[in-house]
Amino acid sequence: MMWTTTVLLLLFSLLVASAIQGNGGNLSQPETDEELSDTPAEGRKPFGEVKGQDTCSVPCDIAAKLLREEKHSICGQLQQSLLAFGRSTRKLMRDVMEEQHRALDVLSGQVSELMARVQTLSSEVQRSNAEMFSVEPVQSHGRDCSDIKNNLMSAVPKIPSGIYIVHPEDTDSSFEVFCEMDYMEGGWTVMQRRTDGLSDFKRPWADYVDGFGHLAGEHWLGLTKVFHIVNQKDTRFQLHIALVSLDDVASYASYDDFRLDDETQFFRIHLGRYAGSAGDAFRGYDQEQNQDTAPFSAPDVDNDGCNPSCTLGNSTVESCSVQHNHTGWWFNRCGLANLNASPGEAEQSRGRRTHILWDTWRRSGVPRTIRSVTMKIRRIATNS
Ligand SMILES: *[C@@H]1O[C@H](CO)[C@@H](O)[C@H](O)[C@H]1NC(C)=O
Ligand SMILES: *[C@@H]1O[C@H](CO)[C@@H](O)[C@H](O)[C@H]1NC(C)=O
Ligand SMILES: *[C@@H]1O[C@H](CO)[C@@H](O)[C@H](O)[C@H]1NC(C)=O
Ligand SMILES: [Ca+2]
Repeated sequence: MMWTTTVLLLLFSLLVASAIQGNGGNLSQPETDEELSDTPAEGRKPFGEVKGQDTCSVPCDIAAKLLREEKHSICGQLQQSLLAFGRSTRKLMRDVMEEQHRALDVLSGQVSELMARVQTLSSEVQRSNAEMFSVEPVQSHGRDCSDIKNNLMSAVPKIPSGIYIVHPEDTDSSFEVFCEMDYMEGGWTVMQRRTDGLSDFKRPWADYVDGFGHLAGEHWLGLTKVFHIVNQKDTRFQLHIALVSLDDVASYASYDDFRLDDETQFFRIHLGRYAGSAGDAFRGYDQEQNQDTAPFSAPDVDNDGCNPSCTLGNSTVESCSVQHNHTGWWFNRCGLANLNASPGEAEQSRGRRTHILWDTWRRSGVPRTIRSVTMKIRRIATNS
């Protein structure tokens, strides 16, 4: 591009120079007629001698007139060349702009192509994450993951974690669950996992009852399924909540007895003795915040104890579920625990509770930001 400009400039100066030489003119020459006689230029010699002499072959006013016309024609030529130069410069600019636009178009096309590829890649990564565990459910049945572990223990040296089919006792239903067979001696049925925020937990009551998400990734097993598992005859279940903070600290809360009432009781939660390092956020600091024995609430089913409303900090809350980004939980005047909210970044305002909440797990008096959580249940060895 630069050389085109240079060539044009060169052409232009040549043009100007030839115009000057061809007409014997001088650019810096003033235009006033009076001083014309001083010009030593060859073409003007005859007129140069006019001044002070009477031997003028042509009358002086005619000579001056001719000279003026000559000047005008030079000026006209110069103007023409300037105009031409201006035109070609404008054309050059247009060409440059067009070329830049084309280049930008190509670039933005490449950027969108890259973006599309990144999206494909990240969805592939998600899928392969899900496929990392045996996605094909293992066809060996059991009543729950503890039962499967007990059945396989003698036959298989190392039972893999993954998706298994369970058929709880005294029910017609069998369904898939994710079994953690490595964590703390294994036998855990995962009832909830929140890790990357990729699954939508903003769900109505019916979804919380039936379950949703991907068993190998984020999911909520479903209140009915959990009810079937923990209400089997002659069993008791332990609930274990494993938490990881944004700064990679792990902690847990465990309840030595866990069961749910049935749907007519809105799956009221019952918790036994607490043990752990994260604090008993389910019960909170005082009876007002106690979620033990609270019924389940969802955005469209309100059992949260705020009737018609609660005061939380400075805000008035009618629905804890709505306050907690439309997630379902065993809210009681909201309370200090909600593991179904979004993982990650700490919330900006304390008023809205949109992130995973386990308020009793603190650092320097401030609740930790929780990156991931898993809720799992396991049989407690009974004497029978
Ligand atoms: C133009 O004329 C002036 C005055 O006569 C002179 O000094 C100058 O060198 C001339 N320039 C050219 C390019 O001829
Ligand atoms: C609320 O939930 C939606 C859907 O899961 C999510 O996209 C959004 O980020 C959540 N809002 C906040 C503030 O966490
Ligand atoms: C809430 O009220 C407290 C005083 O009770 C005040 O310090 C705080 O700034 C208020 N917060 C908001 C968000 O209005
Ligand atoms: Ca309410």
